[in-house]
Amino acid sequence: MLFGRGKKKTIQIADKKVVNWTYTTCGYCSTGCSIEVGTNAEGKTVASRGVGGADVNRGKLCVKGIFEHEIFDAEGRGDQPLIRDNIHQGYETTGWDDALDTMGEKIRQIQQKYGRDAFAIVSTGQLLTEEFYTLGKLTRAVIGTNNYDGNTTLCMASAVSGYKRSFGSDGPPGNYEDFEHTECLMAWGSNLPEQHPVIYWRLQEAREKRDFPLIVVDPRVTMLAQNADIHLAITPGTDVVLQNAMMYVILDENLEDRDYIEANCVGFEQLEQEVQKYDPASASKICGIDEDTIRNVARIYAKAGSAMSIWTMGINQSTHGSDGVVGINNLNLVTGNIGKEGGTSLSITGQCNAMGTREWSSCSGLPGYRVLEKPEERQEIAEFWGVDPEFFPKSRGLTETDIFPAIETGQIKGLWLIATNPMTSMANTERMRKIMEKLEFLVVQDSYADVETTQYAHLFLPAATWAEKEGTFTNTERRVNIVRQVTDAPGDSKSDLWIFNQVAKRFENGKKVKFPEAPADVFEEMRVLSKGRLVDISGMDHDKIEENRGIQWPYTQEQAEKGEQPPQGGKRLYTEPGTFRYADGRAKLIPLPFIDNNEVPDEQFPLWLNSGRLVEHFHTRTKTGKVGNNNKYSPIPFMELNPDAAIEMGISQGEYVRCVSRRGDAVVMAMLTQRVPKNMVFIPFHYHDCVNRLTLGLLDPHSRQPAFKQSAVRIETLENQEEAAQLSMERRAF
Ligand SMILES: Nc1nc2c(c(=O)[nH]1)N[C@H]1C(S)=C(S)[C@@H](COP(=O)(O)OP(=O)(O)OC[C@H]3O[C@@H](n4cnc5c(=O)[nH]c(N)nc54)[C@H](O)[C@@H]3O)O[C@H]1N2
Ligand SMILES: Nc1nc2c(c(=O)[nH]1)N[C@H]1C(S)=C(S)[C@@H](COP(=O)(O)OP(=O)(O)OC[C@H]3O[C@@H](n4cnc5c(=O)[nH]c(N)nc54)[C@H](O)[C@@H]3O)O[C@H]1N2
Ligand code: SF4
Ligand SMILES: [Mo]
Repeated sequence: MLFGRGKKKTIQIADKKVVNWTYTTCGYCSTGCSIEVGTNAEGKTVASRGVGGADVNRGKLCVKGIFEHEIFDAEGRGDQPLIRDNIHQGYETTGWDDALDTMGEKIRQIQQKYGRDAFAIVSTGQLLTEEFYTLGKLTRAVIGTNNYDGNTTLCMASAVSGYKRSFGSDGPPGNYEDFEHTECLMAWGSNLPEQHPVIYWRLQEAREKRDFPLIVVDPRVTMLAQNADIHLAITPGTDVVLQNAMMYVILDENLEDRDYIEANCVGFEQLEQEVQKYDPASASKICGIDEDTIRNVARIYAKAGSAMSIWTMGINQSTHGSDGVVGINNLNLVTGNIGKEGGTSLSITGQCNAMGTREWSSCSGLPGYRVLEKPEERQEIAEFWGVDPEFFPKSRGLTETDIFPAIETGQIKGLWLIATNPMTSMANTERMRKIMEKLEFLVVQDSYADVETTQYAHLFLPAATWAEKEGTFTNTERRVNIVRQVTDAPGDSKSDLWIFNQVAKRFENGKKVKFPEAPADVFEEMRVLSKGRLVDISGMDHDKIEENRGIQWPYTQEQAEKGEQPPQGGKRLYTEPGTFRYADGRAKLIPLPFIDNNEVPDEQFPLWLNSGRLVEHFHTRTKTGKVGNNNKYSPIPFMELNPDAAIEMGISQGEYVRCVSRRGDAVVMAMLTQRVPKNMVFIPFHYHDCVNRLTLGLLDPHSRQPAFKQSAVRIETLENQEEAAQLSMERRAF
């Protein structure tokens, strides 16, 4: 018998000859999976596996984590500092001493000539928290520029801003366990199965055990939308209108939780007044969701015993990003869904340590969610670091998206980019190119020498990446987990922590301020500074974090001293009335007038351009573009195009076309799919010289985050397909 039991072939898993497994935390997305990397007898990393006892992933990994051991010796790594006088000549290799002396000298020259803030620093969400804290200290206490920010302005800034406006502080109040309790989940602009596959698995597992409605708001039929009970294909950029209309229905039908509002909120009357303008019939004309569906969704959400919202870039990357977050918070506050099991506003964060930078990098202020605007917080940190508090600015400087225009206009002359690749990831890259060429001095500190941005640098500093170093990450649910060192960095590349410490030595203040060398000693400084703060990690240390496969903050010294096992970090924030972070302990309900300021399709540019990500790739592909098992799924820059639109335009599957906006053009392969509506195309932003040549990137007024997902384009067919294929691939960089 062909399929007889005895004949069945067992699957053979290739023996990778692993002699040692090292515990670490995944370095791609903010899910925060615990991962073990296997090394063979020669010390080469040969395998990755999920950690069974870890609460986050319970043994699972996604297609990026499974091949993560391959990134260490992938092509294009930097292994020596590179230097040149001007960007029109080739680089020469140099030693660290020379590289860092030059860097110190150039920064000083620029600051002396043009002022302290004429040198800017832009970092990332992908360093270790100990590195973020050290960079913050270096920037605030030693170099002293206020033009310091991270790529998180492209990513989480709207969530941060929205949390601050509603609750008085940043910090996601919920966790993944809330999926197991909620009676209704609304996902706004989040493609969880592709972008946070393991969080999605946690959600699905909860739904299999106990069904509850899943409502997805996304203009595309994403994988999440396909699995939803209700899919709301919203008109891009109009989520706030839908939120206001839901609020209208809730208040009109008395579905709000009066007791909760009275005990916890201010601003109800102003909100009620504004919402009157958004009756479902009028709102539906703007947001594209019919009025009955708006009513239905509002009732399901408000009547559920507990309801939660998750969201990602479909909300944050919009000119109404911060308002969209406040709108979600408004809905949850009015229905009493904050700080309770299954009732929360949970921003799904992006990069592996987007949370760590928010907490400790001092980008938007001072460490431990302190702000520059409060004299007592400046005083406290100045004393701790041993500097004059007058050295600190008294309010926050420019964000990343304002730093680049300030280079364009000549206020900023020098820039240090750390673990970010804006020549691919910023909107309107043609403008970016001109901006970069204006810099008198650009330092790029990256693990890969072949990143596009290096083409504009005067100095390239090769950095170790991920598990070539040691320290902590914080994930979406405030869980601090540890990255242990698995292998050595290639050649003469060094950890970012080492680089920051060496840069400090090139400045007068840097000789006075203490810069510990060991990551555990840096953690100790953060631990002390966190005492009594919202982000209290004073009960943690590196070993304890590893033993427990991560601990959620807050976790205080007092809790640790009580010795409970396993340590129960803070599962939720704001569980008690009066604990919101405004002085009166109350949350703010904020009215959200909608101003339609997006670039919208018109006769000349008739299609919406939407952009985002794919499961197999991470960002600008510096890592996944070189891992065969990831890259093979989508090596070619492409565009999702609706088949009916394609018929009308005479475009067939696999044909190369030119996509044109007011900013520039991109040559991409047309992939026909019903995932996008007829009036929209979607292009992943993973490829160089591709979608961000087209994007406008209008900024949110509160968070300064760009609207990467709302631009207008037209499509032109191309006669010479061979030439087009070549152009598309050449631009792709690698
Ligand atoms: N595989 C993989 N995973 C990743 C990353 C990666 O590069 N690759 N990056 C990580 C990072 S840094 C981030 S920030 C996250 C991002 O994670 P997500 O935000 O989930 O991913 P995106 O694809 O950017 O966008 C999500 C959805 O927003 C929708 N959208 C567009 N416009 C609107 C709108 O106006 N309203 C609404 N409601 N939705 C809209 C898009 O159609 C898209 O499906 O992923 C993280 N995880
Ligand atoms: N059109 C469009 N554009 C977008 C988005 C979108 O949805 N659409 N999303 C935006 C979002 S949410 C984000 S987060 C940004 C991401 O944009 P970027 O930050 O520019 O993207 P990455 O490719 O992650 O860049 C990180 C760089 O750090 C390097 N690196 C990795 N590890 C280390 C390390 O340990 N040390 C150092 N020094 N370097 C390291 C990598 O090689 C890489 O070059 O893109 C934004 N741009
Ligand atoms: S879900 Fe995110 S953290 Fe988990 S393995 Fe995949 S990329 Fe890594
Ligand atoms: Mo992001």
